Amino acid sequence: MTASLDTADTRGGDAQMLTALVRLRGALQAAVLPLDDDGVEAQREAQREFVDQLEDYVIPRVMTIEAPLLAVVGGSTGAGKSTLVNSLVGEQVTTPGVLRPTTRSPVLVHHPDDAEWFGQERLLPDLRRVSDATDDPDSLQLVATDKVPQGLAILDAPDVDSVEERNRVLAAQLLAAGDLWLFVTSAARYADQVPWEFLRLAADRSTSVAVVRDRTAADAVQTVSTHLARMLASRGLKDSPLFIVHEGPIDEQGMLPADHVREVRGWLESLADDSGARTAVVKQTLDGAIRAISHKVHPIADAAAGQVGLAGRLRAEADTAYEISLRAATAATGDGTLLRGEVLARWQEFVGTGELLKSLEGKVGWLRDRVVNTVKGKPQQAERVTVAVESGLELLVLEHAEAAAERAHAAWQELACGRGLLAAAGPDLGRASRDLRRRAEQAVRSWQSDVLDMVRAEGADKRTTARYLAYGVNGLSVALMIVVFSRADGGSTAVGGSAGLGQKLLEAVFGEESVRTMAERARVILEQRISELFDTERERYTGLLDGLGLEPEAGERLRQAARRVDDVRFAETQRGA
Ligand SMILES: Nc1nc2c(ncn2[C@@H]2O[C@H](COP(=O)(O)OP(=O)(O)O)[C@@H](O)[C@H]2O)c(=O)[nH]1
Ligand SMILES: [Mg+2]
Repeated sequence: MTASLDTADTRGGDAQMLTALVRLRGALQAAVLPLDDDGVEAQREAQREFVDQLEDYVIPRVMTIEAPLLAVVGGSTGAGKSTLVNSLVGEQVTTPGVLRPTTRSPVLVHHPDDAEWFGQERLLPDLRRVSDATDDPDSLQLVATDKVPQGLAILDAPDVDSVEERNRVLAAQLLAAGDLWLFVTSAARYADQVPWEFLRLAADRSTSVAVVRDRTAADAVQTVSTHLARMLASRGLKDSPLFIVHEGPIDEQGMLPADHVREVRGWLESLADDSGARTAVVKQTLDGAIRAISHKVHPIADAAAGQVGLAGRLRAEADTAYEISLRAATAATGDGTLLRGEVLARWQEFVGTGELLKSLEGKVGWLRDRVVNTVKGKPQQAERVTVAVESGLELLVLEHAEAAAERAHAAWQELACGRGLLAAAGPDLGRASRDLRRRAEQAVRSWQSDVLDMVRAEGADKRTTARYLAYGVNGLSVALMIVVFSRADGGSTAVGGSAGLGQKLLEAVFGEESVRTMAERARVILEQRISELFDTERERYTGLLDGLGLEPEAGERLRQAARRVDDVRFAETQRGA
């Protein structure tokens, strides 16, 4: 207060602390926990709570350590909080309630000259400021009166054990924004569990607390105060002031006689008067809050790292499901599977069957030439093969994409995090996408036109040869497709036989080496196209993961930010010592 050096020092420390806290808040917000897992919900709650407390209280408090002390009056339903606040102020500033639950917005009473400290831009930024009583739980009513001393403000909070969840949440939020808790218990309530949980929290965080035992019958004062003192001591609050307020007659204004609250009022006034004592109260609560947050972010950091692991697991499941099906689909395009039914029938129509094929089996050379010359191939028949190939390939892609979707879906359903994502994504992911048929059709057509181009290019210098002309570019193209589909086939079956005929047709026109190269290229292109279709299908899953906003380094950044806060705190205590 006297040495300007001290002040400068404190400022420097505060600036560092402020930077560290702002960074911690940023790191907390960035450590998203979207995936369900054991214990994650608790960490999400902690994360929200800490972000709120940093914004509602810690950061504004560090920025303006000279702001008035805010005493938040909390406690259980009907303990007499509002009556106490009115009686302390000596004016009806807040409405006591007989009817429950009360849903009135909380009331903050301050000296008119302190108004600047309680705006929405500084404290509790998500509560609208209002000047009259409302029943909107998202607002905070400000009441200026010179009946409270400058440097001290009193906030009448909702019941911590309200039956309305919104009230309970708000009560906790307001208490977390107080420099001092004025915790009210009454004869009927003081052993209740919820208020004591709050007091335990206060002890954990070293929040400054004063306990008011309200509505105490005159003959019970001795027993009650001894018992309460013992309870406080056993819960780590033995240094907290304890006040006994007698059950009083209530006047028409709903207020207790002034002498009932004289002791509490006197204590609050002495705090308002003594800036040293006031700062000590503020610092205790503030340091406690900072310490508690910086320690408790570590489990959140663990959870954040766990999320990256879970996302990796889900991604691997989707990858595997689609990889298996892609491999199966690819294998089926080359193992003769396609050379059945419609494709085989149309192909046989095109090349003819029977005698010719039989004689082709064991013989070579001149016979082969004869065979290829007598194939019946006609343009419209080649076209029919093309169409059959198209629907055969399409069906194959659809079947395997369907199987992949089922497999990926089932694998994700096994995990809580996968179930959550699937539920949010809608019901369609267990099936192939709706437009896959259309995209498969396009892909197959593109591949067929690739094959056509290939044959055309290869046959550029043979265009006038009799054989080339006999089958046409379309006929040779379907022959090449048939060769691709039967590549792994031994050629000993009827299918192999007619597929083998395709091979021989092509060889007669282009020569063995060219046919091998073309078949290989056609196959590679087909696999690429199918693989692209599957990629798009799989992205429906992996896209969900990409959209989560998970960053692998979020956990570590949070730890570092917490460590930085601890370092600054440590440096401050060294300076203070
Ligand atoms: N007779 C009597 N009634 C009280 C006293 N304190 C509170 N009340 C009544 O108890 C009810 C609940 O009090 P209120 O201040 O609204 O409690 P809150 O829920 O903690 O804010 C109201 O009807 C008050 O008038 C007291 O000391 N004596
Ligand atoms: Mg009340």
